[in-house]
Amino acid sequence: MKLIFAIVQDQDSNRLSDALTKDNFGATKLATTGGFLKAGNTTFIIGVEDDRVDDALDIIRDNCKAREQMMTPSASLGVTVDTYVPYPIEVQVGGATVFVMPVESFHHF
Ligand code: 2BA
Repeated sequence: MKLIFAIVQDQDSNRLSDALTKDNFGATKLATTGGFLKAGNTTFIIGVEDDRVDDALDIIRDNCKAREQMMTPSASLGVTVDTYVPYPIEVQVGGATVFVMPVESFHHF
């Protein structure tokens, strides 16, 4: 068994949730915050049998898309306050950041 952690954009989370449920994947959604943009995103925890991992990854890939997002770098990102001019920059976010981890044991009481 594997545990998939998938960090996705909030805009994709309902569609992904529906698609996972439709294909009988159990999933839990957590409201999370990206460390760089400090904006909300959604983390899915999905427990899957080994032979269904690729199916789950396909569903994540098909339902999450990359988007450009504007952010204004803060003075803490390597510039001094004296020279700091807050020009917005464009950052590409997602589709999805996915970790697949082995599960030692699984209990469902
Ligand atoms: P954030 O940390 O808010 O990052 C949003 C996007 O900003 C990233 O998109 C990336 O394109 C950019 N970015 C992140 N750190 C950067 C840096 N130091 N310099 C320049 N640009 C940077 P994604 O790579 O698609 O990541 C989307 C979200 O996935 C991240 O939101 C974070 O919540 C999560 N994530 C990404 N890599 C991770 C990792 N190695 N471990 C845990 N979570 C991760």
